[in-house]
Amino acid sequence: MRLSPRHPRFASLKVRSLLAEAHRRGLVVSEGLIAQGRGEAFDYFLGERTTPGARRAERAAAEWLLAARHPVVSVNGNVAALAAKEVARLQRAVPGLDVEVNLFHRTGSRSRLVAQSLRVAGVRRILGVRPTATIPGLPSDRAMVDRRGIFDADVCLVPLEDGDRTEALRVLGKRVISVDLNPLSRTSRAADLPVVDEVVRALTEIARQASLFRKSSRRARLTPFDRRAALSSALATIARGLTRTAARRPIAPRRGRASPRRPRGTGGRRRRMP
Ligand code: PTJ
Repeated sequence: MRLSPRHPRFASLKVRSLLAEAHRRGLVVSEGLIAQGRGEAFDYFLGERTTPGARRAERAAAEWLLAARHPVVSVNGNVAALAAKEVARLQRAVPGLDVEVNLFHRTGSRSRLVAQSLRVAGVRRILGVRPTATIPGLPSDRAMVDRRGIFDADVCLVPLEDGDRTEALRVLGKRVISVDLNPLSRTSRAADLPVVDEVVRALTEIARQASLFRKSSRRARLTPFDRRAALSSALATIARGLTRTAARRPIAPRRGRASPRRPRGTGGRRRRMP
């Protein structure tokens, strides 16, 4: 399908088409398309931009990654399809950041596809294709990790994660940074540092903040983060947006559009709508 840049929802349609193509290649699972739909809905409510609250979380996330003994970012099919380049950029901005393939719907061939798309985008040292350790107490394949990666990490960045694993990682004493557009999800509520933003925007901003931080003379620390305030701020943004929209008039038909066909038998005269 040809997409016109003049379509008012061009950006969103482009992302959909990219994911649908990645689904045809087997990189993204069908469930991943559903997950994107849920994400899109929350992004719509949040105004499809990085909110000031999300930006604060992204700045804190950058500092945590730089301060970590061993930071690791976990990559699934959706993240590889949407943001492989941004993962590579983040790895360049945070020295020592390991990148690990971790799938909910794991098969050997999907793991290799994810690793390949990361490699093509410029990611170095990709872990997790052949898992060597298990996170205790997790019934899903997400439990299968790399001993040199997530298993050893002290700070894990988990975009589009599920709540179970976020909790299991915390039980192991790791600090978890999530990226999830849904501030109500179990992941967002369980993470130490929830970033409520779209994954491409979030990773771009975290990388930018990390580069800025490294240019400053400050020493990175694992500074406390008020996760409750971050989630409340996202919910308040949604509530304000909905209230404002509810007060607005419905969209009027645009001028210059082809006028609808006149009903037969009106002799060319327009009928008044009731
Ligand atoms: O590739 P796999 O096998 O590991 O599977 C990946 C999916 C995404 C299917 C799997 O992790 C899954 O089922 O995720 P969930 O439980 O549906 O959670 C995904 C969360 O990410 C939801 O809360 C969505 O709102 C959110 N989300 C979806 N798209 C985006 C997003 N957040 C940020 N940016 C997005 N583009």
